[in-house]
Amino acid sequence: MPAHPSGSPAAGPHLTYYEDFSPGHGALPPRAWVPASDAARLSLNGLWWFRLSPTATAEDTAFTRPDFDASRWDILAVPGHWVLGGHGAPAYTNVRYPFPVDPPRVPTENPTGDHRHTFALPEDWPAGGETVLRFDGVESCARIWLNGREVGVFKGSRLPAEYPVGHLLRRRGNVLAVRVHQWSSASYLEDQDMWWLPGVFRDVTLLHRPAGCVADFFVHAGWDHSTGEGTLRVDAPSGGRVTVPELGVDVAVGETVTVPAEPWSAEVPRLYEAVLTGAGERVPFRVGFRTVAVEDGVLKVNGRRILFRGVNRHEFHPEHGRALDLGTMREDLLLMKRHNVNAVRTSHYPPHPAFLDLCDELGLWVVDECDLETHGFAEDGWAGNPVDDDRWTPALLDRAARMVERDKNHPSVLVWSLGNECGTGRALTAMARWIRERDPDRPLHYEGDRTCADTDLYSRMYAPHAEVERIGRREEEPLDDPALDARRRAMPFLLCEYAHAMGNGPGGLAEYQRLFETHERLQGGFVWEWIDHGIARRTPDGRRWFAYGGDFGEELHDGNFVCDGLLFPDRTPSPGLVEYKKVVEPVRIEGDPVAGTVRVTNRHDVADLSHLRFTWSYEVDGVAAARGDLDVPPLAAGGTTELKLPLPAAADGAGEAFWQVRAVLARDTPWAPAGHEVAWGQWPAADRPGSLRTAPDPERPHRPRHAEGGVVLLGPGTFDAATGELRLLDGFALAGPRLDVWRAPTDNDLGAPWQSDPRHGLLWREAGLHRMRHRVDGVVAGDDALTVTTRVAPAAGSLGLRTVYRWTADGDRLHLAVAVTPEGRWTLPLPRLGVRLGLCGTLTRAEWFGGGPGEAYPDTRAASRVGLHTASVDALQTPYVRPQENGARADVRRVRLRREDGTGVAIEGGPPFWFTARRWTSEELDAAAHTCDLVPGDTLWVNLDHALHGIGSQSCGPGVLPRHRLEAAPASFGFTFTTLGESR
Ligand code: IPT
Repeated sequence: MPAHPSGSPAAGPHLTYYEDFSPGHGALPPRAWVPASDAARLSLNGLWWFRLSPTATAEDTAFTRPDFDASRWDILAVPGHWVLGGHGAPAYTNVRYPFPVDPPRVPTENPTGDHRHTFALPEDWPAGGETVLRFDGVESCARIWLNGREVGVFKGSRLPAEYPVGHLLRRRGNVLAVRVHQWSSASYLEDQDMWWLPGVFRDVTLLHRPAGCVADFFVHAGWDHSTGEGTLRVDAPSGGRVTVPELGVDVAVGETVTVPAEPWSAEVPRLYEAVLTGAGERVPFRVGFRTVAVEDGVLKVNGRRILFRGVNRHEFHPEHGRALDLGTMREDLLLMKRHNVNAVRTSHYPPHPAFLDLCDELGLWVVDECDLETHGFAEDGWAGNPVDDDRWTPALLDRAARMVERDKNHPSVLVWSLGNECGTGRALTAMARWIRERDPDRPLHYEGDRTCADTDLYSRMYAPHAEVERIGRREEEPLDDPALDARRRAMPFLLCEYAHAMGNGPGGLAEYQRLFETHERLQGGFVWEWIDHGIARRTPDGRRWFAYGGDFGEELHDGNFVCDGLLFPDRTPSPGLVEYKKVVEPVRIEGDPVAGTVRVTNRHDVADLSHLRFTWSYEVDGVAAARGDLDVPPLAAGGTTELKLPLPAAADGAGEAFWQVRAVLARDTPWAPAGHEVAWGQWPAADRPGSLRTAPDPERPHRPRHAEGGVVLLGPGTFDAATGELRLLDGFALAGPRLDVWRAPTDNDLGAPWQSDPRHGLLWREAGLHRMRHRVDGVVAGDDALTVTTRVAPAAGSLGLRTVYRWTADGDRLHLAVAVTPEGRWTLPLPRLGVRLGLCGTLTRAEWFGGGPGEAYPDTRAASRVGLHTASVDALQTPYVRPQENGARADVRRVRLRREDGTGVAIEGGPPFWFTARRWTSEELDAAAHTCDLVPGDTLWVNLDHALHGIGSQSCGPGVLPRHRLEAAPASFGFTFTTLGESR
């Protein structure tokens, strides 16, 4: 085994311990994480005494003395971040360091938290042996004293450190003192895109190490797919025996044994209970047999190609920052499993060690990433990058070793990642070399070096679809060096980040997935990112909202770029996660309406279909008219079958009909109960098509007539004779409907500053689409219609939309046909094309037949199912942390908006339309910075859109694909309005 590389580099004479290049001193060599053994342990988590100083008062260490009186200090929960515990404030920057770049020096203004904790040993704490004090994570530099004696210093915030303290301990009255500096030389290595959150944010534990304890151990458990056998060898310097009772294994440490065994995979996470018995300690552990290898240019586990349906996960909790409890970690994994996510990249640092135990248990492929990012050096062309400066190399090697040693025994950890966004340099090569020697059995990942010189996988972030497709064909742009090029071209490819989930979106997921499923080399990717890092706050009147960069008065910040996850900060799934679940579903269900068949394809990497139960239903106007079970054979992974569907009795009635086939869990699993839906397919019945028509002219048209008060009456409608606007619908006051093309720009509309493609959210505003004026050119009450001719255009330009509204009526029904003709040179797509109307705010309930239940846009609509849906108007809103366009429902045939008493307005589309309703205007939505800024008014604003522009992911990735652009082009569409009397 290679020696632990950290050593103790000499600190420069003028550098203090928190500014020197070293990773610290005094710590024991890193070792494997052990969740539990029969050795005693004592958690020191709890309420500690705390004092915050504005500077690193390095000389004043009186507080470390046992007799120091800290009773006037504050109290702080450990684990925790003091900035979330009432002391100072969090700060968010993406790339830029929030202090002058002058490595390894840090500012004099260096918030420093002194912590004190007094504890007694339990009565039964064993005598003899050693006792170790363990910290699982402290940001960013900790200096530690026990009973007045200094035990050491460490950096490496998301990595453990252990100190031998047996000689300092007493039975009771032990005083642990920890000084934590927010800024240290290590801050230069920890420039991840996240909040700066200092503190003792992971567990602090005292561990008894009996004589003859298991100092460290390394489980090597491979699986041979040609024989079905597992091979196990456990290395441990302290010796001992290894037993796996279920497999009848009982071997010495260091001995290799091969036995028939079931493999471990993310889909079938088969673990075997094992015990390592040393002379003085029994360590239970779990074995998952699996072999990961790059073969023939493909990443394989147990001989099979796998496809990452992944997410990038930062540790985040809206109240506790990166101090996550076990329940939250488990919740993250349950949510992932329930949404068909099968992989996690631990961006951009090793997670709490217990998280990986849960990944082993529940089944996730893990890319474990080192706590390393020096992105801020990119601002100056990477000048001075620590990664390419030998003085920092020991600290970087120390980080690699602490990750690998801690996490090496997890079957879930498939890949080591050297870090994120830290340029290139010799230290990366040194880290790679050290890791390969220590653990040759896992491939290496690092995205930041295009040559892939130190890695085994070709990885990119945010590459557009077209480029990914070229890579899929192994036809990417060559590297200058032919040898490196050949090497890289033979590598598997993954998108370590893609589909930037900031605000509304990401769009374009389905198109990526199609590429992954077409080209063997493309092994999927990891959506950026799992959760919005919004910090929970309350308005004075108690309403909760989530803060982002700038909300704490930071002089430098990156706004809401920190809120770019598939979960809202409170872990409610956003529409993006629902979409991802559908797009990556491991079973593809496609119908052939003409043949009356369904094709089922098993897209699992490993599992057959025996864990699923299939059902079919035949739905007429959104109601299941017939349903039953579907007998799907337990297809092996990769298999396809075509099955005949029954002929339902209801097939020859009236109404629009759809087939739906669903795959649900047949039995309870550790992550979801039986009946949980995994995949589905829906398609229109061949003989029962929908009404894809434009609103017809009525058969017996009413004639519009002028009446007193400057109005025109037509059927149930009362119009303003001057403007032609509908004012009343059978007693319901209305504003509009008028043409509307504006939407409150989404984060993806606005794009990122570094994007070279047009950023439509900005261009729309420049063109004035948010301040369109409506000129009325004519209001003509003809024989059978009221025709209103207008031109809709912004000031200062020649662009316009000639818009003709043609109103007709029969009986209780009022029809509107809209014809739009663009005028001028439109080079911009339109945000939306439809009408907006204002209705009475007492209409609070929506029922619609169309796509749902959730939000959908042209390139985020895979999860939208046609059915009968209901929701309150409030529930139609998607609470993006920074308010923006949201809440559209796709393919809506008809919608009813009702008051509490059941009265209301019904709108039918010809053809189906996009429906949006909110209690504020798009302009108010646009102006709001936080959800609490949105205050409902008296009007219900309804958008009925013929078309919408796609979403894309330009907030950090490619924009809207051409096929989802809404070009300005002639269009016609229509709606029918009626009123609803009291129901029931
Ligand atoms: C990329 C980072 O790796 C990630 O940490 C995060 O910042 C993400 O972008 C955007 O949210 S780097 C980006 C400049 C491509």
